[in-house]
Amino acid sequence: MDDIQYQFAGNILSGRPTSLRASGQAFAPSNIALCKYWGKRAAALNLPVNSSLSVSLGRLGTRTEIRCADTERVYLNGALQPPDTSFAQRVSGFLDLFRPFLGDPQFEVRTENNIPTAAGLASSASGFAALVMALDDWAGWGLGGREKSMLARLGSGSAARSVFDGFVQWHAGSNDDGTDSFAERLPEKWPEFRIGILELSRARKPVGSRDGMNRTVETSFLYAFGWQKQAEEDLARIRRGIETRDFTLLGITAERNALAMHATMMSAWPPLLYFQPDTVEQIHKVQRVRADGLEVYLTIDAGPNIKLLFLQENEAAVADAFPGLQTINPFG
Ligand code: 2P0
Repeated sequence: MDDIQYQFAGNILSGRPTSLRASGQAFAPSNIALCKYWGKRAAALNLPVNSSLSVSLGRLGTRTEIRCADTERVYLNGALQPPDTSFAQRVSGFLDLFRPFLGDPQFEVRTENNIPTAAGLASSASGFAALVMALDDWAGWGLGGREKSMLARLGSGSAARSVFDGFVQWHAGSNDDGTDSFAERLPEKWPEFRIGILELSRARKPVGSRDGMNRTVETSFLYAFGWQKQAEEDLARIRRGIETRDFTLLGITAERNALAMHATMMSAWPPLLYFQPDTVEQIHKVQRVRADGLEVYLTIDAGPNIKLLFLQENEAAVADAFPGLQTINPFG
């Protein structure tokens, strides 16, 4: 961890009374961005170029339990992760930020994901959010949503949004010190809103999101040309879609935003192409089905899987058209 991260966490935690319980636990939902976070203006604090807007996935996410131990032990879905694995190192490295405020302990961390890890379903987002929330539960700090969001952001940018349910906006902020870059829950609920996960591959992606977005910022002319402005406009449209229950406006904007993000990736060098042949086939299929009158849109993250956006009234028709779809009711 970077000095600047220690300093940032210290500014939030120093002076807070700690009253440790035997253990702490928390659940955080996974989230899917409708307006994507793509690119950092400052890497150490995970400060984004653009604001983003997501919907949390209800009961799909990460449950984490944390307590003191004689030696550090990190479990993922019941299996002890050897300390030299990237998972254990990422968790322990993140916990380093908090040790000084807790008497420098070793931790036992138990993480259960009910979403496939690293299949493009943002398990790092729910993972870091759940870890911060479990620490807060354990230490009795009584952190507010903003503080939890900013601490989770240090682990992974998109984790800033997983601290909340429902529709969530992560404000990019403009301060170099990162104090105005946090997520907030939007007040609107949309009980008819559905997300369908079309899992096309469980393979680990060849280039992770972090490296992918850095490469895009450094080498893509298309990113430099227009991503930030387009993303800010898209976010305003999606907010309007949510506020006025205009699903068409939301869907069109979210699909275009995701494909624009992929266009910036493809124009990076070396090019980033997360689509697999199945991904392309399903993109065409969504367009065909929509032309036939079924209102369904798609979004795609830094991976080959597709997420469909539709309303409850079309749930049966969409399930028929896309066999194997896992439908989530984010407000259920
Ligand atoms: C998002 N993604 O808004 C975008 C869309 C992937 C594509 O946030 O470097 O794992 O840890 O801040 O949060 C994935 O990136 O990256 C992501 P870091 P993160 O959901």
